[in-house]
Amino acid sequence: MLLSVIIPTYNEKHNIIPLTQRLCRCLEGREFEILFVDDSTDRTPQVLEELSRRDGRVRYLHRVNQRGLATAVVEGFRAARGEILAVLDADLQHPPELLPQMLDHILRGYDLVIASRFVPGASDSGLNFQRKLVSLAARLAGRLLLKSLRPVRDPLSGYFMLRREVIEGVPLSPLGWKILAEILVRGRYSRVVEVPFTFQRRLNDRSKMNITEQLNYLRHLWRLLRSSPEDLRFWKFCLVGTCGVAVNFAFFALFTFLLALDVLFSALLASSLAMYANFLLNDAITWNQPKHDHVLVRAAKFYLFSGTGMLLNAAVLSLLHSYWQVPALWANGMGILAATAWNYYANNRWTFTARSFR
Ligand SMILES: Nc1nc2c(ncn2[C@@H]2O[C@H](COP(=O)(O)OP(=O)(O)OP(=O)(O)O)[C@@H](O)[C@H]2O)c(=O)[nH]1
Ligand SMILES: [Mg+2]
Repeated sequence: MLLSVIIPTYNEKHNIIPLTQRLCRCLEGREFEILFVDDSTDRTPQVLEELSRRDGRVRYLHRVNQRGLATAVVEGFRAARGEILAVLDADLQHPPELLPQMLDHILRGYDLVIASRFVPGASDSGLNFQRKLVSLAARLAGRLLLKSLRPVRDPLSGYFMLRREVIEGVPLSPLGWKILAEILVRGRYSRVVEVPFTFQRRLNDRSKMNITEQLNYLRHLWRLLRSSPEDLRFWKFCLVGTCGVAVNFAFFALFTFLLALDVLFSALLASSLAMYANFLLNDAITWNQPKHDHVLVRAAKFYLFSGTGMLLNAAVLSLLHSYWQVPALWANGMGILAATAWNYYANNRWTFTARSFR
């Protein structure tokens, strides 16, 4: 099976020759092509032209007045001839010597193989402290927002290999750099494996990572979130929950300060009203679909699950606080997390179930 190695390049004239030499050496005896997708404004295209003339396994596309690492990779996917596709950076931070091992994983049946900086045996020592911090924040944000990124330790790696079927016919519209995140959310795959590697220091030419790309990543996450109904639903649920807290406070203030009602009674009444507001909002916005149950049944189930959620919150809080001496605020935070997870799971599964049409 032909392997296409796709390499996005932007002003990497000093890296292309050493990279190609290392690639050819380590892929000796395998069927492969190397495809550079280049947006350079320096002499890189001339280097690529000469190289591709000398070696028939090397091809390149040069895009004029275009930028974007991820879109370059997508063009590479389109132009590649192989059934197996690999992507890596040009600057030798991704050691090409890992490719044969990745290829073996694909041949053994994996759909997607990720060269990972964060599995045992790996390291990201080629990044300085500030870049490590930015990378950590980016990874956390991605994994928090998007379910598909969670099972993977390095969902933002720029070094990976896949079978063509994973992206064949899938509309990819990445923004910025993180093409792997796009594939993890939209691609068709079932078996994924991460292999460890040491992210090397950049040797030649200058880094192209900058604040614009970091902001593009946030825009990309937002785009992925919008196109991922399941993730979006969970975050709408959290937003509605936060509004519920505000509604609760407002009613509590009204009952205690203006109407001078008993504090406990006010709290119970405010909670019930906030729960009702949450029910209406979730029913109309979060699960905006024809439902299986009658509205009264849905409301009853919602109250039941929210009530058990409150008990769960209290149980987690007291367990953590009394038995493990976790400070009360932290323990309460964890209780809230547990209750939110339960409420979402239970209501998603049993309260707002979609009507099935026969
Ligand atoms: N085609 C194309 N390639 C790009 C573009 N921006 C960056 N690249 C390439 O994408 C790869 C990653 O870019 P780097 O500058 O190495 O980014 P980085 O590895 O996160 O940053 P450093 O650790 O500082 O190297 C390199 O091969 C770049 O040449 C672009 O706009 N178009
Ligand atoms: Mg780099």
